[in-house]
Amino acid sequence: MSSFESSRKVFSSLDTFDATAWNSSFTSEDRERAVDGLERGHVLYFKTLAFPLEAEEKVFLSSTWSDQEAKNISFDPTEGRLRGAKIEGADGEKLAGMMRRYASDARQLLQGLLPSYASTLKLARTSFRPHEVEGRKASSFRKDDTRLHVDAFPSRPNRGARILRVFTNIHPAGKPRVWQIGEPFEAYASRFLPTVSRPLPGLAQLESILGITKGVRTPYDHIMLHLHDRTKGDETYQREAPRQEVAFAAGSTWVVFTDQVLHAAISGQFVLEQTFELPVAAQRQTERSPLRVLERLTGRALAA
Ligand SMILES: O=C(O)CCC(=O)C(=O)O
Ligand SMILES: [Fe+2]
Repeated sequence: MSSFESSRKVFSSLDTFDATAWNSSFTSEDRERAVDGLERGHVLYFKTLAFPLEAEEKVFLSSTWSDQEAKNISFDPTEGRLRGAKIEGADGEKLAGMMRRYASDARQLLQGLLPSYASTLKLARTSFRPHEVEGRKASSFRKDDTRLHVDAFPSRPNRGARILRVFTNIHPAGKPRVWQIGEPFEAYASRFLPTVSRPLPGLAQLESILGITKGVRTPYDHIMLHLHDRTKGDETYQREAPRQEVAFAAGSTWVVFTDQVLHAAISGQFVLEQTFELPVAAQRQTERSPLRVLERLTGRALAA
């Protein structure tokens, strides 16, 4: 399809690192490569950075602990509470402990790798993804992560802050997590921006008062959410947009700005994930953030 021709070239890449420990110290060259690659929209790939489970945690490698409704089991480190799990008592403590340990390892990794982010990096939710992705029916197309998208949280506006995520494939029998990665953010945003209309005046305030959102959605949040929904709902784009497929090996870890990198999870089972929020100002090159790109494309301030 001709409208995709301009972006048919190789557009994204994996930057590989050979660390094997979460508390590794990185050379200044590696740290430089990490911050630059991430901000360009690359995926940082740690092929041999595994998260070994304790013997008594191996029982969690099953989809039976899920409430079968939520996509993931998540853990909120500030509330200390599990969501999406059907689990009680000592088992719940054990699972929460595993997720807390992952959160702490993920944080250590980023502190060593991205020291310029460390002081403002905010720990958000931890998730455990026990379901096979392939063939799983999502409750709506908006929740279907097998479709290309950039992340935007419907009920938690982030006012331009970056979404930085660490993923680890803990599949016990070597099954890779397969993703597709799409075109660069700016090309993508230019394509879909014309489909996003302005928010209704007063709606963001109302949704916040009603508790539909946690805090007021900024114009940035409005655009990101609509880009997310329009993209997932565009059958032609889903079928024909340029992409590359990557297989993240069992026992590997990857780090990515998921609000910038178009991604779709195609297959695989058993992944741990830690989300961090980062203020745009902490970036080396703030003009590469989705906030600044969208402000440039629309000619307006979007998160004031
Ligand atoms: O579970 C995965 O591999 C990725 C799913 C996804 O799109 C996300 O977590 O943002
Ligand atoms: Fe996503």
